[in-house]
Amino acid sequence: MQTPGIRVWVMVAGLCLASEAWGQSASAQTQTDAGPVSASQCWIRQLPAPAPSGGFLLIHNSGASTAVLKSVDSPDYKQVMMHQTTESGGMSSMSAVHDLKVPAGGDLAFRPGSYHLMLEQPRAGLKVGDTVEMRFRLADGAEFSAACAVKPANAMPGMRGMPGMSGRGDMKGMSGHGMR
Ligand SMILES: [Cu+2]
Repeated sequence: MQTPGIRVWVMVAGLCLASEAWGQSASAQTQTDAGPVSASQCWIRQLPAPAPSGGFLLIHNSGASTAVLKSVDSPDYKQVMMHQTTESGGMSSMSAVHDLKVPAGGDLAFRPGSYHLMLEQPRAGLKVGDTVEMRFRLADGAEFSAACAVKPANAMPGMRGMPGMSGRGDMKGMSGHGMR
């Protein structure tokens, strides 16, 4: 039984490293269902169990009204939660979030340092290079899914090509967790 303190540290450490893998996300394969809300660019930074893995993607709402995310699940993980990383005074922490809104005609990004999926207990045999499915359910009952590329824990592809991000500068504020 891990203490809560250790547990949070492991999660933050994983997401900290995950921020460096964001630049590769555009290569992820995507599947979406018919409907106004869809997912793209989904990828997972797979950490060795029991550390939870982080999931990142972009959700787009092409409809005329706000969409509300109620739940996420996956056949490949026993538990999927929506989390948000927040920073205060140079310390980073995360908490579960609910009823996330995707504005009409707009996007909601799950990305390192912000919203992310927290994935626990991957199915036996899941490995880097696999593609896993995330299934999202909206408040109105509609569903959509994403095909997510499973990437390695040690992926360090760098940040080139991502507007607004410049190498390790994106990791400022994470230094309070012992991560370099
Ligand atoms: Cu989290």
